[in-house]
Amino acid sequence: SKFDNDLKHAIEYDEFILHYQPQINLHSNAIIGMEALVRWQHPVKGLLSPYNFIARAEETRLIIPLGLFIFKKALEQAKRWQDENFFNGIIAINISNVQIEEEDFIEQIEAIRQKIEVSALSIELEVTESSFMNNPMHSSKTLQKLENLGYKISIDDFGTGYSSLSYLKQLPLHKLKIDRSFIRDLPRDRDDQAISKAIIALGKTLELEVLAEGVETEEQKVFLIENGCDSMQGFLFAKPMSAEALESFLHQN
Ligand code: G
Ligand code: G
Ligand code: NA
Ligand code: MN
Repeated sequence: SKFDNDLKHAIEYDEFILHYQPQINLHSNAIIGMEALVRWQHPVKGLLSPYNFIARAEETRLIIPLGLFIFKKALEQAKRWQDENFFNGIIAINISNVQIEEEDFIEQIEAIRQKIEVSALSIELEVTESSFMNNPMHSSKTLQKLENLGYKISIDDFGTGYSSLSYLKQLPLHKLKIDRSFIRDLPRDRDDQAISKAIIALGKTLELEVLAEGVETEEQKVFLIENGCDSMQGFLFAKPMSAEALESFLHQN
């Protein structure tokens, strides 16, 4: 289709940019990570959200070259920030199921990583529950290899997928990211209180860090601190921004 050709063209012509959103430790308020979030700078349609193209990129498998491009861009940014001593924490990168299931995914990202010279210890791969439920044998091997190489693995949008609790125990995971749909109506909504507390408790039991997504208000932050959540991400601290915008934002604050 026209859209697929546009997408292919956009990968070749470098029309994708990354925005970054800080992840904050709830106790120290330190920035512990930066999540890379892709946008398409479309020549006609303007800045497109991933909701407009990631699903199609997955269906056409264009997510494979796009995902590698995103990985490379994010690492180049992380490397610059490390060299400038601006930020030395974790760079978090979203990884699609299609990428995880790709045979030579690890070889491909490792080639990029070694060339850019960023330690795997400072890279977190955000996967979703479905990426280890579709093909548990293959994915658990892949995640185990990544862990052996030093990568951290977090589960994005946690609570919205279909994960088995036994996998959570077996897989080499570092972090659960509570989906923002459970945070939005805190602290008022009783169901969301129960769900977010349950996820925090589950994380504690399994010795996983728990991050709350989509934190927009001080009241939500207080609720999360009181209930033992470790970290947060959301508009309350900062929205996703270009690297330049983020640098000036952090210098001003
Ligand atoms: O940044 P924004 O809130 O618009 O992101 C919307 C969705 O797109 C989120 O679910 C996010 O996980 C996904 N997304 C953002 N960037 C990437 C990316 O680089 N790769 C993949 N696979 N998904 C992404
Ligand atoms: O699925 P994923 O968690 O990767 O999605 C991240 C998306 O959430 C990004 O598109 C980002 O723009 C959006 N986002 C980040 N913080 C907030 C927030 O505080 N409120 C809302 N509504 N969206 C947010
Ligand atoms: Na994410
Ligand atoms: Mn998420």
